[in-house]
Amino acid sequence: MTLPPACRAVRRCLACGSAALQLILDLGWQPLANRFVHPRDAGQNEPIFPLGIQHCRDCLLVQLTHVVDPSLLFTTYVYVPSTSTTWLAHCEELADDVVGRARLRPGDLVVEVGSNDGTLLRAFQRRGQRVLGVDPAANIAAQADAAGVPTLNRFFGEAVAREVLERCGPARAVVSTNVLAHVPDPVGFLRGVGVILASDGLYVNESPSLHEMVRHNEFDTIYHEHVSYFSLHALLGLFGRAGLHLRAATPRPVHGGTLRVFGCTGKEAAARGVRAPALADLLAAERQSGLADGTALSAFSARAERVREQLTRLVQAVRAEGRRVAAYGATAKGNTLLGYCGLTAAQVEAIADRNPRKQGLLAPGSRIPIVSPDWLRARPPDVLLLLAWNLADEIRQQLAWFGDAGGQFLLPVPEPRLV
Ligand code: DWN
Repeated sequence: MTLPPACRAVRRCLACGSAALQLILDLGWQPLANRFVHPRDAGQNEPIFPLGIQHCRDCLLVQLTHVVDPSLLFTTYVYVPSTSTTWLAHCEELADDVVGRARLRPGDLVVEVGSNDGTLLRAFQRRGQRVLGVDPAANIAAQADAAGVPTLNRFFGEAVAREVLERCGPARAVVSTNVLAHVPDPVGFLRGVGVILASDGLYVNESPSLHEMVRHNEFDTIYHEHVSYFSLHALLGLFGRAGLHLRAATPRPVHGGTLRVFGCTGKEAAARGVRAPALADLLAAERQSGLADGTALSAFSARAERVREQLTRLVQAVRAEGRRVAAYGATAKGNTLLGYCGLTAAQVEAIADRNPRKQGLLAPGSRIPIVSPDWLRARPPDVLLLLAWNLADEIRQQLAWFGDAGGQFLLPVPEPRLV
């Protein structure tokens, strides 16, 4: 198949430029995970792109084998984090952590890159800080702006960073959650952070943790939006290349395992608020698990195939008994899972999701209809595949009635199981 024009093969490491790239996992050609299909376009083929990850043997960055033009992925967006109370609580904790470590005072500027609907910045506003968001999605940025979170609708990079500096002055804190992993030029992104960060400022970044992804078989978190999969080893090198010092790191439980790291420019003794936990412990854990020498990655690939076999077998068995299957959470990762396992509307009747932007559309690839959670009450299935397994506690609590009525939840990872 020929590559679509908006896609390019990654032949040199996106962080260090090395050509020593080794394939880890090939998930085939897949549509874009957040490109939900309008029913009026159901008869048309959607664009598909190669999806796989590879490992740089020099700087250890795990990255996609092919990257898609970000303007295709992010200029209009359907995902908002504010549907989840788990995420709202996480934002409060994150804001407290940043205010404490950076010793933020009322009126200090906090810039968030990839600010989506402004959920996190509102937590800083409640603590008295001035805020500015930067986000490429025109629809979501306009919504945040209208709701009182000033938002610059741009892709972030060094040039935009200079614009921000001119407009607002240096930031005492720059925050990015689930964004650095999304950019094809992570060094340029981090250099931009360095441009706007005050000399005593703190940079806080959260990205999905490669360590946890590998430990828990979370291969479904691989999709075209996620360009990089970070270990602490790779992040240390990346920060250094961009002139930032990575001073501390702490694992957080959200999104199936997140790594929060703290950096500064070193223009002053900016590490003031950046103390332990020690990086050494996390680095040792990565080495021990085989991430640094790459051995953990080949085992990961074999386990992804096993999950595929087990899940498809389980769904087939449930259907063969005449029982009905639906899913919950029209997640981006869910679309990788469905695509890789070849599950379609023939096995999974519908996907329930709270986000009204997704309801009424069809999931990319599988073309399973997205419905409101009310659908579940009206037509309760026997088995509910949890595509938002990262929010399982919150969702199972909300859907206690479903379990009480004899319904079973199907968790796909780390190993498919009915609960
Ligand atoms: O990096 C990314 C992460 C952070 O978020 C993005 N590239 C895209 C997105 O990935 P995802 O779609 O896999 O994220 P979530 O947070 O697992 O999505 C949860 C989905 O479940 C949302 O569509 C909302 C929905 N939901 C629901 O319908 N009822 C969530 C909750 C908590 C609920 O009660």
